[in-house]
Amino acid sequence: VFHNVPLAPPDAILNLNTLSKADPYPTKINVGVGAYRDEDGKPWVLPVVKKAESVIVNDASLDHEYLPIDGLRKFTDASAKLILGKTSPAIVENRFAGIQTISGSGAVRLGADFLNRFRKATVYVSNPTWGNHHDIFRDAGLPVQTYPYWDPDVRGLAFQAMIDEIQEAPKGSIFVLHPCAHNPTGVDPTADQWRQIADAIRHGEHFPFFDCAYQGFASGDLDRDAAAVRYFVEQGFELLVAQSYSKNMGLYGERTGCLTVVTKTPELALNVRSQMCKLSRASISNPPAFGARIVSMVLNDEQLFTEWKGQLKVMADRIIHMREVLFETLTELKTPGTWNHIVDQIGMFTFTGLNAAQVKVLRDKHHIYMTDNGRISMAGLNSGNIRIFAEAVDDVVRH
Ligand code: PLP
Ligand code: TYF
Repeated sequence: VFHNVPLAPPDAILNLNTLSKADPYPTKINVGVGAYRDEDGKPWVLPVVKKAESVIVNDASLDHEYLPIDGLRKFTDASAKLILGKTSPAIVENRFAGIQTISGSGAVRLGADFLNRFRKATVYVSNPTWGNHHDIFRDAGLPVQTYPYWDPDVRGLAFQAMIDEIQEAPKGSIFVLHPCAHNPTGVDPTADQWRQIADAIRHGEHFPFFDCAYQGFASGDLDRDAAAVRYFVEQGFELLVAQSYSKNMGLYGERTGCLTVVTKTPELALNVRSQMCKLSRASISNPPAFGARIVSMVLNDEQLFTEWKGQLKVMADRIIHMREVLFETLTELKTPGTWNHIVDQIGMFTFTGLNAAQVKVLRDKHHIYMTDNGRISMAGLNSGNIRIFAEAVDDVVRH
């Protein structure tokens, strides 16, 4: 039966964890996977999450029954409000629906399955993008193309080329957009550029699909990081938005996310919800409860919500501080090249501009693990290892 099944290559990002774990070198550094680490290089369970957890575990009224197919309604409603804003026209007019998903990945997949069934079109993802976008949309049955995003010459957004591609794409295409903290480049459009992107998308009658994995992580401000999505909604777009609580609540393994749809009318929102339920039923039956209970408690309790915002800012600020220190250290070492993009980029990642050959030397000689495209997770750096990292970069750039 299985003689014609070839071995698949390991996942490019997760494999870095495996390689790094197996490496006994004392000063190895893992800046591969996008997962937050504290100053000691350890995962951080947010204190507000711990607090919610202990309430949940001790709540005698809770059981392990199934959730509804579309998940915990308190969670999905709060998630929609978090991304769209409490006063969003879509919320006020009740023309939205939220479906609980297996984190952000599951939300993208459910959205892809839905579009494949009801609005099939070519999907445009940014070049480059989170690698899984290609796989998810392809596996859902949709043709995938890319739109220009990163301009290596200016180490920034290829804005005009992006707009040109949106204008040239066949009418009614699907555009996947990162609302903040673009993965892997760390480069986001400005507010004015978002306006022009929205105009071009409207003009092409394209459908916007936002993938929001880093709300609050980019700037430390939940509202600011949601501004692009909110602008599109204000402009009257119907859209999908995938939300993940992996990074901003540190719930990676709990697989907690939401797919929110904004429709023209409340009736359409009900219809879409019912079809999303059918799709979800056929893939996961119903979503996991624990993470959703935690998030729901944090989002719906004013005191806990305030605590969360403070802890979110701790993570965002530490990352921003690491950017400054890395930039200063490379400047002090007089490392050839320009490095200001390290402080200009935002979110979890820096797209360093190091090439695949340099990345390989960093891995083989310096025991530093990053993806082949030169992306580093800033959270992997801390005051204990940042100088070692900068000196290694200096070494590979000079040789
Ligand atoms: N989308 C993007 C752009 C991401 O960077 C990530 C995670 O790194 C995800 C989605 C999904 O992550 P998760 O499935 O853990 O929510
Ligand atoms: O570091 C990144 O870009 C993410 C991390 O199932 C990740 O890809 C890895 C595996 C996964 C979800 C996210």
